[in-house]
Amino acid sequence: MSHIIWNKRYETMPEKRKAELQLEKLKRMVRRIYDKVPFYKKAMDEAGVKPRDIHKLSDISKLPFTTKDDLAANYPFGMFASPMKDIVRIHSSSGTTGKPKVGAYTKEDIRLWAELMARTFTCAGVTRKDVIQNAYGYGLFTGGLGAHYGAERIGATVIPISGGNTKRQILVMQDFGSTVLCSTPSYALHLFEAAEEAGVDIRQLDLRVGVFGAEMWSEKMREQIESKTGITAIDIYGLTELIGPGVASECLEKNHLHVFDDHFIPEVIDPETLEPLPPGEKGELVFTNVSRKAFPILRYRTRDITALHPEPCPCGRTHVRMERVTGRSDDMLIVRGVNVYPSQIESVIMGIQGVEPHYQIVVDRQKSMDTLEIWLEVSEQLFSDEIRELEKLEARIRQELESVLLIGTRIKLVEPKTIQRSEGKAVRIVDKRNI
Ligand code: DLL
Repeated sequence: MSHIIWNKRYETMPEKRKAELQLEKLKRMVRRIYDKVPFYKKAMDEAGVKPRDIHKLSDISKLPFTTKDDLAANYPFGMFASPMKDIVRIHSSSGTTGKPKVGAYTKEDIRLWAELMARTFTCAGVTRKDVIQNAYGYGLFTGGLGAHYGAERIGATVIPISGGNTKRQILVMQDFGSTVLCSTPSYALHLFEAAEEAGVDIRQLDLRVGVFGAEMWSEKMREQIESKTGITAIDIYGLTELIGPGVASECLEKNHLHVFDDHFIPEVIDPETLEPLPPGEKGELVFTNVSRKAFPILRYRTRDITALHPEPCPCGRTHVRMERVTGRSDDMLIVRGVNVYPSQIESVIMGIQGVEPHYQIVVDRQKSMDTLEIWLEVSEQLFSDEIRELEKLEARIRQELESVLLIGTRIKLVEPKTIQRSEGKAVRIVDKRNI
């Protein structure tokens, strides 16, 4: 497989040289935020650490964490490290709970972001010859404009269609000959399904790559998308608090995501003890952004669960790789005292034939007893089969889920299109317990 690399100098940097660069940038960043952001000065003083205490990369563990609560307490502009006159853009993400997260960019930050998204597209095998249909939402969400600037940076043709209006998406895909689709994986599924219904065969179109991210999806879901459409589906990762998309991306090897670690230093910690975990072990992902001027962030606890792999990738990039995010530590449901990750549920149900990739997990409490119900769409054909067949399928899913989750579930098989589709991030969990 041939791999094109956008920025060979930084993406294939030998380990030792990269560590030197990271240390140099970390020292500079810590000094700067200590001087410029009162929150960090206070947090570092309380932790008894000064900028001059950072001598080696592992000294990062002396520095305090930044949490989502810290961002909320300093909402909206309290953590900015540049004056407003130098800030040219603000984005924000609604999140599922609490205050929105706000991120600021200087001109230099916007240039950096475009570079990172250029790396991302190149990782996915996208070049200037491509026509990119950008169905990430434009607006405060970072997906739309982040992908837009990256697409322009590599010189591709970008169609800034934004999310939604599925009929028009299909029309544009046909008429403009889009070769790349950028969207959440759940919206891509919805779009492909709508195309099928309209009698449009994606395989007959020019579409060849999907650059999908912004929400959790599974390997099984990738297989479904790829086998249905014949495209290559690539996982990309990022968050507003760091820059937006452009933090990490799979390459065509599709074997974990390259973290652009010359800008974002990753760590994985045990979310209980807060101790760093060795490579390969799963825990909470923590990032230090050593490059962004307007909104640098120190040891940010993302809540995303993953593991890091430092071994080199056959593509030639030397970035450390992270496993696809399999859940969030705050997404974890505790049902009757048992920890349940939505990703476990997704892996089981996506492996069952006839089950469509649309589902919702409903948790409720009846007579002080937690209930876990999984709504699943099944194919039209299955749904019109005999009740007995459906019951058999239900029982099989229940058994398979129980063997993985170790608790019982209720399965509700529903007709195609019963579960509401989203144009951005899918709503997979409905927790009605009010606790
Ligand atoms: O979702 C940025 C983005 C836009 C990434 C477009 C990729 C593509 P936020 O809205 O701030 O930013 O949400 C960030 O989304 O902490 C993860 O929990 C989740 N997330 C993002 N990418 C992935 C992914 C954008 N590939 C939060 N897999 C993050 C799983 C993801 N979760």
